[in-house]
Order: sequence, then C-alpha cells, then structure tokens
Amino acid sequence: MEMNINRESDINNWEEVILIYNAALKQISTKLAILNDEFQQVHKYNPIEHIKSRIKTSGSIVKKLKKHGYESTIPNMVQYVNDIAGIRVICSFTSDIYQIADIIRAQSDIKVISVKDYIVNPKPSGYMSYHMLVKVPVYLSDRIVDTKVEIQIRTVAMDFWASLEHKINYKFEGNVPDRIKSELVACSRIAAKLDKKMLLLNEEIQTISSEE
Ligand code: 0O2
Repeated sequence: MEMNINRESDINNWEEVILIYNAALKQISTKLAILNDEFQQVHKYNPIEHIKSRIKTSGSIVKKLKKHGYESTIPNMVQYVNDIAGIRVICSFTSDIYQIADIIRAQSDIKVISVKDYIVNPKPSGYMSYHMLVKVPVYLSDRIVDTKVEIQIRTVAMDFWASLEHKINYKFEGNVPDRIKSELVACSRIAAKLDKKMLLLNEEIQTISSEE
C-alpha cells in the first residue's frame, strides 16, 4: 500500500492532535533512550541524566494563540504553536548538550527546522537552554504525518534555575518584583559558572583516568 505523506495541517480534531503529537514524542524519546544506552555500552558514560516529555495543555495552547492574535482552531494550533509536543533532555555537562544536538541533527528521519541557543545567548531573564524545533515522521495506518517537536536540552543546573524561575513567575502572575528578577539573573550566572567549573573538573578527571 502506498502511503501519503501529509502535512500537519491535515490533522482534523483534538483527539487526532493528541494521538499524533504523542506518537511523535514517543519516537523522539525512544531515539534518545537508545542513544543513551549505546553511549553507556561504548563509552561507559550516560550523557542524559533524564528526559521529560509533555503535550501542551489545551488551555496553554489557546493562551499562546491568543497572545499571537490567532483564533483557537485546530489548523492554527498545528501551524503556529511549535511546542504542542515538548521534550526536555537534562544532561550533566554543557558539552553533552552539543553532542546530543549533533546526534539528533545526524538522524536521517529528523528534520531540524530551527535552533535557538540560549546558552551562547541567554535570555534577559537569565534563561539558558538549547532549543531545537524538529519534525519527525509519524507513521499511521494510512499516512505519514511530519510532526513538530520542540526539544529543550539543558544541564541539571540550567533546569534547576528554569523550574524555580517558572514557579516564581507563576506565583507573581508575571509581575515579578525587580529585585527578585535581578537575583534570578545573578543566579543564572552562578549556575553557568558552576557548569563551566564542573565541566573542567570532569575533563581533568577524564585525562587522569586515561593516563592510568
Ligand atoms: P511552557 O509552560 O514550558 O509550555 P514560541 O514558543 O516560539 O511561541 P518563544 O518565546 O519564541 O515562543 O520560544 P522559546 O524562546 O523557544 O521558548 C519556548 C519555551 O522555552 C517556553 O515555553 C519555556 O518552556 C521555555 N522558556 C523560554 N524562556 C523562558 C524563561 O525565561 N524562563 C523559563 N523558565 N522558561 C523559558 P512556554 O510556552 O513559554 O511555556
């Protein structure tokens, strides 16, 4: 049977949205888990600490569409909301982030649509992370749907910062006092420093072990 390759814009209802984006998340999660197992076997090292994935809630999707001035329709969701399917990969070291990103990029069935490197260019809030927007084919019984997934790759320290900042923003409903905002920026710089020091320390340990 010949399969049609469909665009996401052919997704018709909410149940289908959930089905397809969940399938896309499973595909990426499985790929990453296999890569981690392979690393463990070949290099005796796990670059991935853990992986979290989620489908954006309908409420958050509607909020995002509203923010950008779009009506809440299924075609608009699929076209304009890039992170309906989101996966977060937490690593120990900054070097792991770029290594994982390169491996994702090299997968023949994954198309990288865009990359935002908030590690090289942190957001004014202090937010640091490496974002990749990719498309992965989802195989249904009668068609293949190229589906967007947002992959956020960050270190444990960056993740710690982002989750605290998220909680603070939620508590103050977006109106965070300036003093707390600048403390958060300072914390982000400390986290970046910690990441650098831990990476150097790890590299030193690796050199010593390889000499032994
Ligand atoms: P949630 O709750 O994680 O779903 P776009 O997604 O393209 O419309 P933007 O801002 O250009 O909007 O995308 P970007 O910069 O890639 O950020 C998207 C996601 O990154 C956010 O999703 C957050 O998960 C995370 N993020 C970005 N900036 C910050 C920040 O300052 N603090 C924290 N804690 N997280 C951030 P959502 O939809 O905003 O939220």
